[in-house]
Amino acid sequence: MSRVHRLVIGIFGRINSGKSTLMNLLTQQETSIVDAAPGTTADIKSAVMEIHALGPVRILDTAGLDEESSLGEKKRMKTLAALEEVDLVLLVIDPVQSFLSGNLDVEASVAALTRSLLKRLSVVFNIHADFPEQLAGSGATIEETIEYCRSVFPDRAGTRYTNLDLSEEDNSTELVEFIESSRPEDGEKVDLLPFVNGQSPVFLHIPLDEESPGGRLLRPQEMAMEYLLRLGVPIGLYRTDLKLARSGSNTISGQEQSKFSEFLDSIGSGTGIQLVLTDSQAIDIMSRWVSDEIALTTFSIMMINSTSGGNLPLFARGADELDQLKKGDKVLIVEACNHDRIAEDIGTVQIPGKLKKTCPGVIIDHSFGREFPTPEKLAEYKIVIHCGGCMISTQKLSARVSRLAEAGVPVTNYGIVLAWLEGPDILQRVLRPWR
Ligand SMILES: Nc1nc2c(ncn2[C@@H]2O[C@H](COP(=O)(O)OP(=O)(O)OP(=O)(O)O)[C@@H](O)[C@H]2O)c(=O)[nH]1
Ligand SMILES: [Mg+2]
Repeated sequence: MSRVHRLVIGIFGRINSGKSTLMNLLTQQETSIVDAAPGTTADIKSAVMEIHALGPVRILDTAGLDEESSLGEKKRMKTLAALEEVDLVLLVIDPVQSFLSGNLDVEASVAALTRSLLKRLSVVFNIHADFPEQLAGSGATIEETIEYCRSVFPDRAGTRYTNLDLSEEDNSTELVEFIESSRPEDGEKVDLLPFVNGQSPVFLHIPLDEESPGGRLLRPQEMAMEYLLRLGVPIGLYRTDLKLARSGSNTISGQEQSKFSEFLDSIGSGTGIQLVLTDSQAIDIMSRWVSDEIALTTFSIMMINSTSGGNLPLFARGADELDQLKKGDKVLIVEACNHDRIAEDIGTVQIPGKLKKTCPGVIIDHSFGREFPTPEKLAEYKIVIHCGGCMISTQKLSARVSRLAEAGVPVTNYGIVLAWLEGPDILQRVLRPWR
């Protein structure tokens, strides 16, 4: 799993509009083949680089969207799938080519899809030196061809434009500046733990287990620590052995609980503990071991609130639908990253197992990584259960949320479901700090 958060920039447009020329101008090398033959770029070509104001980026050069062969259709599907994944859509238009063809279907469909995915569209008009000759017979000016193309972008306010001769190497700085200024807005940055303050410690419960990757902590755990350290809030860190804690022997589980309570008490001896933040899969244990006076929530809930831009109430409301689940209902579990799944994986083993016990006869499907169903497909589901989303951007999650809204399907989250499975009072308890 890549730990670098790379902004993904996709280059789209018609055949021969200059997409690969743009890719090469940007990367300053012959990354893609540029040729007069139509359909030169047959598949998606990817390059990574650093852009000063954007940090590490991945650039995707795609095949022209207007190729009319059967293979063209396959390329088109792949290109449109790529459009769903990128953070920034660069649409390259040769305005004279588009004007002379008399239709703007490609431009209009890229604009519509970009808008429906709530992404930023940036348009580069590729201006060739020989345009005046090409337009000689038509009576149109270059400016008029550009204005004609711009007529398909109804939301002009959010769309950015530039006119550049992409075959001119000297224009690379201007191109980079245009891309930098097109940077998708981060939106309101949401406080990770907005209710935490003051000097009393926050207690982080991290039960490393077989599923935990060696050599590092998970992103939400690191983020919480960094956030708290920056705030100057003291942190207590503890690992419970969950197997022992859940042991059928009262002696064994009691010993594990005593060790935990002793440490918790020692950390809170001065000012008390203001919050216990636990791995969501340990909520069964923590909700029993941490007394009611201490606020309790989970990393997964913290993460979904942050990634969704503070939209936790949406995911909390989704839990109402869990109470209605009955035999034959379909549930989709969505995990936004592709990690290797071991023994007691939360998304594929723990949640399905517990859910099937609580709601016998429900049908559970999965969706992993970048894939996310279309609204038509989503409509089959009674509810979608999404992971914390620590590896996707706020933009990507909000695109998913708007797709769910279009399909009319409620969405909830791993942490919320795991608390709900322990009972309505436990769910209320982990949501309480956020109210
Ligand atoms: N009219 C005109 N065409 C030019 C000029 N300079 C380059 N071109 C052509 O513009 C085309 C654009 O090349 P590419 O960057 O490969 O275009 P593309 O969008 O990647 O094309 P596909 O990969 O085939 O979809 C090439 O055929 C160049 O020969 C010019 O000054 N005038
Ligand atoms: Mg190309």
